[in-house]
Amino acid sequence: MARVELQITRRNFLKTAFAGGGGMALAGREIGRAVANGLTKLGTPPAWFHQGEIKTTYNYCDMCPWKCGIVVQTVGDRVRKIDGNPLDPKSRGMLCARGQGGVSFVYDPDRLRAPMVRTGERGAGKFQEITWNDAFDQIAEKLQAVAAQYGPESVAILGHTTGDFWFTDYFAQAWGTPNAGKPSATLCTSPRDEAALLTTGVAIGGHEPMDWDAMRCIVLMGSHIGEDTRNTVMQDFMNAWGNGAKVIVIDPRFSSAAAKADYWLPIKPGTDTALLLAWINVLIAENLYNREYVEQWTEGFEQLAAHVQEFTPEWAAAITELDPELIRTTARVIAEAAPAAAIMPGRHTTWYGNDTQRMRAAYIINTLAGAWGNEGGLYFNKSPYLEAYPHPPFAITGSAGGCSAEPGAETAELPAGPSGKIRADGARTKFLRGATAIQELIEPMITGEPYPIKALIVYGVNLLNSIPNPERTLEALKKLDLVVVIDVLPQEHVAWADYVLPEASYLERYDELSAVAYKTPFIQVREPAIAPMYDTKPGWWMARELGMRVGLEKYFAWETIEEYLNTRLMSIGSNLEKMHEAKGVVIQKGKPYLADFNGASPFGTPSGKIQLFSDELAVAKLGGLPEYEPTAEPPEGYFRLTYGRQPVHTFAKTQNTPVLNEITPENEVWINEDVANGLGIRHGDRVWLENEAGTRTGPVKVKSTQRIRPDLVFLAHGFGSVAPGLSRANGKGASDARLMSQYKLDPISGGAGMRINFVRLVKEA
Ligand code: MGD
Ligand code: MGD
Ligand code: SF4
Repeated sequence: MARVELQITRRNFLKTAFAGGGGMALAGREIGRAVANGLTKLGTPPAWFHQGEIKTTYNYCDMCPWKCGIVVQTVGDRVRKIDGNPLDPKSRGMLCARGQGGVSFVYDPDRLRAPMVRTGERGAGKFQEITWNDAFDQIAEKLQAVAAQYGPESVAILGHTTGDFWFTDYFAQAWGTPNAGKPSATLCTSPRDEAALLTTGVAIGGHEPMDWDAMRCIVLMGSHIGEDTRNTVMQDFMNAWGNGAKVIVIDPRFSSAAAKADYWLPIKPGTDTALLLAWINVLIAENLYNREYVEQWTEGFEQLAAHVQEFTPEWAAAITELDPELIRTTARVIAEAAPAAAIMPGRHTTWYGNDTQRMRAAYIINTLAGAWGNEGGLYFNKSPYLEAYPHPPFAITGSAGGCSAEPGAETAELPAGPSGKIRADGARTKFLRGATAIQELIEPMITGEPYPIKALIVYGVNLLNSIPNPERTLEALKKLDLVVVIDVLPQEHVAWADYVLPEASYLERYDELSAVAYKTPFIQVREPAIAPMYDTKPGWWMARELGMRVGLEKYFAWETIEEYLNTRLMSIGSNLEKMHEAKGVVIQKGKPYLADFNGASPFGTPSGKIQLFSDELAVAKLGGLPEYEPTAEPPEGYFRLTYGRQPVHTFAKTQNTPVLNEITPENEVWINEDVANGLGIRHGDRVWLENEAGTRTGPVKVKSTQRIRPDLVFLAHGFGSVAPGLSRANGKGASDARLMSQYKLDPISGGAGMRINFVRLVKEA
């Protein structure tokens, strides 16, 4: 068995030359092997592989959680090309740069290749290869020992990307732990989702239900389409803009979306709720709301009207630093286009810790415009009909939620509060639905309170790059009895595993069906284009092997994945063969508009009406109507840290992908030009970023620009990894995650507001 020195701790990264050398030696060996295997330096098969018969398979892209349908061409055992599937409602024959980078991702020479067991101290990155059988026998024994002493809930499972279903949903429910979840819920979408459930009773779903084709006014509140390069959203936005829809962008930074805007509102960060309250004030005071719609479909209008009376544009101007006339004008622009006007529900909405109320204010404006269920406003998503694989009742039920879960696809609705003991502590518990507050799982790992968490399985989560306060996560990792990491790349957290299980990539495996809630609901299939490379295995196989060893055989009755998938597909009169003939996608009929409900209410609130005033929140003393709450100001010499997407990278996952790394190898820190000049910092200089706690990251290039307000800096997320196994991404740029020593929990959704950290720029060698 080969010994592998995969990674080292961040602390000794710079001083331990031997370990860095080990990482480089590994990379060198891999590049040599890649060249021998016939790959170009960008990790893509060269042209001479493109000869021979082409095999076509259908799949959905896994380069980000969006899942565009793809058509994959293979020649022999080599993937030749990936295209967008013209029949797929998400891709419509097109892909973003990251989707095109899929071939290079799969042939990245740095991939994990064989299961490994830790041989050194945890975190030292010293591993030895192990057989799959031995790995599962040992993991199963350790899981059972932990459960025998502390209960099944002491095992936490974190997951993201498509295949996490097998662990965070299927295995977790069969095993019986409520402590399973996706970062994409409480580090991303939970405020917008919770606000929708409380206000309209209708889930937003994975696909924000903007009725783009007929839209006449689009409001983007921090949604930076263009840097957020979700393929479908970019296509839809550009089409709507091309058709003449008015665009209003609220962003303290002149984002790529702002460049397309009719009105750019460079708002003071953290003050959006004040702007939204003022818009409500104008719509009501100037009688610009849809009275008929409000009378028919809402409750609480009188309370709302009284509440916003004092929130005039002048009041909001003092808070937001926007011109009061601009606030008035933009409210009128929305009203003029209504009901074909909407504030986009957004996606990453965990900002300042009061985020559900901000989203409620936005949804109230969408309601006053009459947008829900009207053409050009917001349509109703529908989940496709598809039955679950029949299994005995689970030990615990509830989807793990998150932006890659399609609500309603597996479980008819999000469960009413996970039953985890962690959340048995007051009002917050009451409102947490379907999503585990991931960052909250870290504390019981350290303190054992309210009860211990002793084992952790991590599937496709970039643990040290996606959860705020990574120092605390490291403390937790040191305390656990068992850490299992399932990944494809030697990311930073992999060094902290006891067992590393390398997964076959999305082009090498079958996977769970993707059931997409959409205007026209649809189902996508994932077919393997090539066999798993190296000694890698698919996630479904791993979950089953583990399940069979820990007494969960009854849940894993299927022998093969084909049998599992065919059983599910039978419920729609299909099977894998027919799915292939149908070119990988089946589209069903939706019910997008109010007119499709024949007068019945589509709104899932107890009264069937949109709750302008929320009784549920009022009873819990969490505010029946949205209020503006100020957020702390940056201390002298510091700037608010904001972050977002970079067009050719996904989170911290693709920075090592050869072709994408070649395009954008590192990030830049945006700072206002006048401020930079005052600090003696020039465009292109390299600086360190240091937060209030003294944690540093960098050095990172400065982008000195007038396109950002003076009180914040902006950093594209996902760079600055300390992972020597990632030969291209290691140490490039700065990490926003490392600077997030604090977060603020939203009391309603449990989402972790991460824009409350402050940094200064340090110009040192
Ligand atoms: P990624 O960096 O994409 O982010 O959080 P994550 O999903 O944790 O990590 C994906 C992980 O899956 C990587 O380790 C990758 O190597 C691995 N992987 C890739 N393909 C496969 C596969 O086929 N199988 C397996 N098993 N693993 C695979 C995203 C989350 O982060 C989200 S949704 C948001 S919106 C938040 N954004 C955000 C931010 O902007 N800044 C900071 N600081 N934190 C954030 N946290 C949240
Ligand atoms: P956010 O991080 O909310 O991202 O995409 P979005 O939901 O659009 O927004 C970032 C923007 O908010 C920035 O332009 C920033 O300047 C602005 N901002 C900062 N503070 C404030 C404020 O106080 N008020 C206002 N109004 N604006 C503010 C995230 C989305 O991107 C997600 S969640 C996923 S899962 C996908 N990830 C992803 C990716 O990793 N890479 C690429 N290329 N595209 C992606 N698309 C998706
Ligand atoms: Fe793939 Fe791009 Fe679609 Fe994401 S948006 S699934 S990366 S093509």
